[in-house]
Amino acid sequence: MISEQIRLEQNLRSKDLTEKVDGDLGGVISTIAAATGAIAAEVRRARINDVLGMAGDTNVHGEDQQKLDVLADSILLGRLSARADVAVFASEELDKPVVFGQEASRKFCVVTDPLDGSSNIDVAVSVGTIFSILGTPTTGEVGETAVLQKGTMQLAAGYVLYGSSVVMVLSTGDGVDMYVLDPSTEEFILVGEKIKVPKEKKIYSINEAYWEDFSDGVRAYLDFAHKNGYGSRYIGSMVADVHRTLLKGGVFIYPATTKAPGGKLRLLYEGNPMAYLIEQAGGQALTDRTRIVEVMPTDFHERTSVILGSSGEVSTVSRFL
Ligand code: P6P
Repeated sequence: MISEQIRLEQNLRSKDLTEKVDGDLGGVISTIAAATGAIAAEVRRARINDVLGMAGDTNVHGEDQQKLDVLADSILLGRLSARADVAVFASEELDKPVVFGQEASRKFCVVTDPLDGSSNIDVAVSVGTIFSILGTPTTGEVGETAVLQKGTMQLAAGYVLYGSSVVMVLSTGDGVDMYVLDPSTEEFILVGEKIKVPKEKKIYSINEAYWEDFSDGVRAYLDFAHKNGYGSRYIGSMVADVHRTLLKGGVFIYPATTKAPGGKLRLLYEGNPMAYLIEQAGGQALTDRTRIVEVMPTDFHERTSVILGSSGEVSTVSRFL
């Protein structure tokens, strides 16, 4: 048993992201990974830069002080625009996607939330980059709407969590792998393969401050959870809450409310990539009506309700909704 464990660890240790993810898709993912390495450095310095930038909108060097999520977006946009295989880049920070070109070589479209939860940076709570990679449609002219595809069409999805370490969780359709950025080499080192979300776990993750705005079904589920020994965990940063749910199990819920009838989270660059990962890990990811990845998007920034995590726990929530 020991030798098997050592073999597995040696096998994991010997791989980094560039070895594990190959082919054309691997090139795009490697560029995204390198961009998140640069974003991680900016996140680490954010509070220092704020201080440096206290003199109005420029820092003491007279440089424009960019909001960190805008900076993260420009890092991803800049690096992906240099590739010949990306056609369209869509982001929470851009009103409309950017079309890099229409050559047939541009086989991929990238959709991203460059720095989700950035408001948490001031209090040093983990934030993250979420990304989704789609194929470029081969029919019709390639334009902004190329990214309006169901989540089932995703070729890959992942997130990078900027926490006590920089962790990338990624799937290209054959299970979920986890990497940690080695700060000494700037490489993402494989630390977990074929990660599975536990089938059951009595943890629910929801912002209960919205109790008055929740549907009767959500309230009924919470009453059930309160009476049946569930624990509550809510960080308020989606990447952190989903990462915990993936590794520990439970259910993360951001439902529709009276104030946000379509939910708060965005379908294209929050709901779909997270749903893809959770389903690849054996969990479920639903809206209050259907699988998130089955929703046909009509707007770049449309919102969705999210119920995702352990398959048993998501089924329990669904029974109440
Ligand atoms: P609330 C962060 O602002 C974010 O977009 C997600 O990361 C997070 O899950 C959600 O909003 C938190 O929203 O309404 O609970 O503050």
